[in-house]
Amino acid sequence: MNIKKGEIEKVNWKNLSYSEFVERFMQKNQPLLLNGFSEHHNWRASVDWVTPLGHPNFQFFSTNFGDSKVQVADCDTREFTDQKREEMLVSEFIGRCLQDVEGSAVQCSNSHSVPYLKDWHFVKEYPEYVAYKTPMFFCDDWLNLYLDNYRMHTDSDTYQENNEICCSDYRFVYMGVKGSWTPLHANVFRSYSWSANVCGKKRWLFLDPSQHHLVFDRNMKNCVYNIFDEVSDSKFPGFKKAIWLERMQEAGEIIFVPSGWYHQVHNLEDTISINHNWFNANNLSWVWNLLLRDYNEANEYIEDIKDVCEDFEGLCQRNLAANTGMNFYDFFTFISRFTLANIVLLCYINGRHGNITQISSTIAQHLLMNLGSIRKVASEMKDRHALKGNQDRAVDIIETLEDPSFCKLCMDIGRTYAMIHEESHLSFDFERASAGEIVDLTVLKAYTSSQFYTPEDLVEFIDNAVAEHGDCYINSSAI
Ligand SMILES: O=C(O)CCC(=O)C(=O)O
Repeated sequence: MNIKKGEIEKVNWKNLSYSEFVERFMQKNQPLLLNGFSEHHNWRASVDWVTPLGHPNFQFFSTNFGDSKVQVADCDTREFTDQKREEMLVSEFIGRCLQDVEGSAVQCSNSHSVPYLKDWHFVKEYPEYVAYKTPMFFCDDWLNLYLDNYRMHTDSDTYQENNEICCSDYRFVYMGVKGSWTPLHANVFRSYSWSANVCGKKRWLFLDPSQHHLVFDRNMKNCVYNIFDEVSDSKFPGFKKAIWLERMQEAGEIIFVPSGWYHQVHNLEDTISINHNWFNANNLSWVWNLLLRDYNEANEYIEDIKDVCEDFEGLCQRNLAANTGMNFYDFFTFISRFTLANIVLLCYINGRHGNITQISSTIAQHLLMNLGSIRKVASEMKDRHALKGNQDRAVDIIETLEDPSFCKLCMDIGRTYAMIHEESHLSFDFERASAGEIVDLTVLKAYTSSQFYTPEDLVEFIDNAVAEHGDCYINSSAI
């Protein structure tokens, strides 16, 4: 196997500005290891969750969060493309990790499986217990900002009870004993992810997206599961040519995983990590491209029932939502609400500053960049005739603007951008302003059509709104 060490950049967070992170890593889609972080950020997790010797404080979890239901992977058992998972209480999981109930942190030597607690929605479950603060580099997170205020699925059929927690956000805690691991995969929605080691040590192996075909079979259907297995040459003819980039991650260090990079991860010690998935203007097109690819596959898979199926398109979209996590309608609703939120904030900033042509607000530039990215994706959707004939699930503009969830989304985005761009006077506004002050319906109603039915409507709306509210920034903006 061809493994290259040290090619993933390692940067001390103090030597990296937000705009450098955007340019060098998010926009160029390059992985990164950030270090020096933990010494300056006093996370409660780094204190409560770790013993003085730097091991996971299993006893603390048992005592304080023992009744939580979590997903535990058995790292020795494969189930389709992932490990077999079982739902259990945190206390049961801890019991499997420890030899004695006294919590002496001695690992179970006669255990037959290697348990790995994954995808624990810790923040959602314990909002009052502020375990950590998302580092500023990773705060432009449309996915979690959205899910804090809305559900992902527009179709109530897709929205089942047991989806309640699992689709509620993409902020996770992982806890695994030495030897636990995660098979080769690319991130959900082709999102970015960041992963901070609270304690322990991980070994990461990355594959550049330009090489991803090398880990698939001839039909590009099945992916290698474990890169350290004996991989069949005849099944995966390109595998031996793959070049793996390796990075070790110590406690207190953070890994940034870009979109579409396949990666496999091994816990070299008992490890606790915090992992978020997210996307924004810089990788939105990755999300759309994945949806389109998965839609085409779903379509092909059931093609033979097309003539006998009353609502073939509906069935494809339901399959897409179930398998990929969102469908075209969910995505369209998502980008429509984000479009409106960006325009609302642009209007607010313009109104607040009076003479807008005098100001080159970095936040306004950021909002325009977002709108540019959404416009690009909506144009691609339009070219693909996505949502053709959509009459039932239009996004009603006025209804959206009047919805308290929407107002909260605007405030959350506004506060986030004020923090990222260090515009503290605006942070203050977004803490205190009333809904009516932020979502100025009189400005917005003046030129709104009533509904977005298709991506074409969205493109037209963005063009009009930018001409009206963003023109003064255009020359220096990225739109
Ligand atoms: O830490 C792990 O086991 C997997 C994490 C991962 O795949 C990610 O954060 O993208």
